Amino acid sequence: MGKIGLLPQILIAFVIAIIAGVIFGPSIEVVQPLGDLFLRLIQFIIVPLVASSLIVGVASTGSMKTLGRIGGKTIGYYIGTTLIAVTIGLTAGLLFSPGSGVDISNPGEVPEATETGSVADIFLNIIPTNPLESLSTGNILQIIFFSLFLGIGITIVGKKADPVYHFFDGLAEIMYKITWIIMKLIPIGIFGLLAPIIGQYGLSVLLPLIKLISVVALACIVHAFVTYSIAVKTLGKMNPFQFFKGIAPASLVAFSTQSSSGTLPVTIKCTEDNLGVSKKISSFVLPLGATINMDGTSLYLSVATLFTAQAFGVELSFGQMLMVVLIATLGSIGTAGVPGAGLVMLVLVLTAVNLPLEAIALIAGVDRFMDMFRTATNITGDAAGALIIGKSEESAIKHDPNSEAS
Ligand code: DAS
Repeated sequence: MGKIGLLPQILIAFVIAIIAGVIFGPSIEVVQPLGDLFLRLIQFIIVPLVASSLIVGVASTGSMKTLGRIGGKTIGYYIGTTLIAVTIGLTAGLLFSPGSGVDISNPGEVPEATETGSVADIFLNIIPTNPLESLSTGNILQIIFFSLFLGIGITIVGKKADPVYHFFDGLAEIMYKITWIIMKLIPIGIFGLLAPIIGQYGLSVLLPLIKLISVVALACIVHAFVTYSIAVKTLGKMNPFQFFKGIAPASLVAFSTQSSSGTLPVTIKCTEDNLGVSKKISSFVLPLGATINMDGTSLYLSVATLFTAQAFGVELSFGQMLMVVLIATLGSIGTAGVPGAGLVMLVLVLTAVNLPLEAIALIAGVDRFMDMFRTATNITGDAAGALIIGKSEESAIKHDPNSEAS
């Protein structure tokens, strides 16, 4: 297998996982430890990788002015593509009405792990009260916040903070090398993660909601291949085929793990090695994107909300649709990059538009399949953002050489 490139190996593992899941059914779960092994290896590097690469990414911008410029472009790209994703989701939901005719007589129990607190709680919880506790508990949102401010602090202090900068720079290099080693296990990991899921969910579970799954999958594919192709071609100055080929290993890991944060090491490696994005840009844009830029999730939230309204025969007004756009966008920013996070956020959206939460019990049974498509879309959008912002910074430096130093 060593002779075949990583992407073909992953695609082969993908196909074998689906075939094995269909043939062996639930008994295929014997291979689950292979998936768990891969997940644990990735989880073991996330905290030091995200913290060191983000601190170095922020500090290496060199000045608050450059940091402000890159930060502004990053947030602007993220909000822009998220709004497009929500619009595509609403359009798909209205066009295909996935909720019409769905039997909601016995939706089952609303999973107890679906309370989110208010929107304010979600954003307040991003601020760590004890950074060491955030690091030890692996609270990615708080680690991102803490790393951003540490990087800004290093930038402001300047020379005196060089030893701190060099420590994290060295740590980031070490973590990139470890990531490169772990990436060789991706095909085995994908097989061990995907085959048990396919084996566990027979068609009987999927059929009643196959329309919902299909509409979310279709909307994700349209957003990925239309929105990102246009953005990558016009702003990223790259052939979309080359872009999707380059990011494919990360997209497929995201599809199999349903975790943007878990996929982050692979996203960073693919974006740097295959898309030619500088470490300075990728180590700033990607960790942020993995937690606050979730186009797939925002799109899913709008489709699932329409599904619920249709299933319960509720007509949403234009004002409620606008509320869905706002809450789905905000909700996707607050969603953590972990499996099933979007389902938890759906509580917030349904509550905001006064729709019954019972629908969540219905959706939870097949949410995993939709999470595959939305997570793959999330990280593909992050990589497109890093490429576009990287290109924009290159031209900024070309037209204003001292912008680097400014
Ligand atoms: N699984 C989440 C992620 O890692 C997305 C979601 O649940 O919506 O991006």
